[in-house]
Amino acid sequence: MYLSRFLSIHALWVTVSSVMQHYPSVWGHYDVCKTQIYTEEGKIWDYMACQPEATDMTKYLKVKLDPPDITCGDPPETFCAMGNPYMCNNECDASTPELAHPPELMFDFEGRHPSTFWQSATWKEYPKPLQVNITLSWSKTIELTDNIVITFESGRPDQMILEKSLDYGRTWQPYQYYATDCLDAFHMDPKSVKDLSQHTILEIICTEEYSTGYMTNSKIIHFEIKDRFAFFAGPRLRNMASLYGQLDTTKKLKDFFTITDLRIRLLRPATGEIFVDEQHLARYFYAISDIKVYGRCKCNLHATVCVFDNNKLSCECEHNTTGPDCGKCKKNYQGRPWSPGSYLPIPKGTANTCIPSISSIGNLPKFDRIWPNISSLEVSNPKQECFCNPLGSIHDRCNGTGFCECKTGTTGRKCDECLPGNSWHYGCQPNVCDNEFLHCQNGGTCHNNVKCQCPAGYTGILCEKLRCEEAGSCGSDSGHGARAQGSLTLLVALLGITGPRLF
Ligand SMILES: [Ca+2]
Repeated sequence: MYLSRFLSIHALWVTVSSVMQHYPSVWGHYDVCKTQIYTEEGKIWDYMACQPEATDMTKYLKVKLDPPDITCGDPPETFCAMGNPYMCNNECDASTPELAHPPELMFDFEGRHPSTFWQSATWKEYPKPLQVNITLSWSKTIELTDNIVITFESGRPDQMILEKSLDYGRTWQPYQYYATDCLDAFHMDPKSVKDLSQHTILEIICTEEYSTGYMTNSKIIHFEIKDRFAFFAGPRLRNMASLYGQLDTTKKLKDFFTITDLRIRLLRPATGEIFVDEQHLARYFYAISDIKVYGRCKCNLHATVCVFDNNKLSCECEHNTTGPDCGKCKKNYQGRPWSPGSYLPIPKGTANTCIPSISSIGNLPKFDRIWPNISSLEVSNPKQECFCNPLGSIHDRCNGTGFCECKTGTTGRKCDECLPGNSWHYGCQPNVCDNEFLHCQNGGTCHNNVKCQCPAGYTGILCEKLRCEEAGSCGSDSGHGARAQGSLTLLVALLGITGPRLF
């Protein structure tokens, strides 16, 4: 009864919106989104689920470097041409515009010659590792729609990790490892995206495809979004309906392509050979000419417009939703729990519009006109027993709108299911490890999402630490010191501790 009433109301919405389709200036507030497209048959309306257009997201990011003073040129220094240690007459000088290489040159218009690029200081403190973190922040959840492409001006790094955050930089997960030797650098077997399948698409891999041969002309590193899409949409992404269907029903898959921040961790510059030439350390540095990130604001299929105002992206929410990602129902529109829109059925999708709260219907006479039968809706009694799961819900009774209120990390009508990244152990607890985002490192294996079983010699929450580091018996090899610093950073990130950054 309850459900069928909603269905009939929804049907009414569709009727209203089909009338409104003749008035494009107001259609956005109804639950069908469309744009005019040109085809062989002329100008036609193209219907789709409501989402902003994909665009070049590098226009909206903030970039941060760690260490902050790692950019070359202050003080001015000379560096060598990558392939030729005897050509060391290149100069970087931060105070001379033609010789400066600031971070913004990674995001300027590319296509001119010579290219413009950011460059780090040289590896003059060898053997202390030359490590740089480049953090790109959007302060907004975005969904990637195309490959992330990083173009290096000099050689591609010997070791690099691309990381992502879904919580504005509080915690980080690896997206992909890059190395000339994956086994040596990260204790991972080298893999290519092409080795993955629909079932292993969320696996985090280490690839050697983009690191070897710094003498070659190729300067580009990809994070392959499109190859991953192709596992569902087929070659050339012809069957996007299949992909959208999967994204709709598999939250983990959708989350995989969702980010708030990216972090490029440059761990070891290109050396081109096994040994570092200590006589010519000005040969070794990082230089990036371009970074491409294409995506769209995540608006949960409740907005077609995302605005950049006051240096901030935000969705212009429709369907009576609100919040930066249209992630909740507006006040007085909590007549049923918020739900994201759906891509299904293809192509129009389903809006899942928030409907007026039962208590506010009397205050909204205009809805009487649109929904003449609303007053006869069956009202659920907020005091009624909802059988909310006592471990997963905040109260054992329904809230004012007749639904269970779930604890963090918990979802479901009765708060008895876990959101991705959480597992049920007397309620939903955040995963310590899993096989998607929180990978045990150095060959460790994840047990029940609560513990990494580390191989001998390794310790730490994700087996990220050498056991000898804890005992302080690693010797004087500075590489280990750096690794310890790296793992401390990871630990800090995992625990969500804010404070001075380590590097
Ligand atoms: Ca550039």
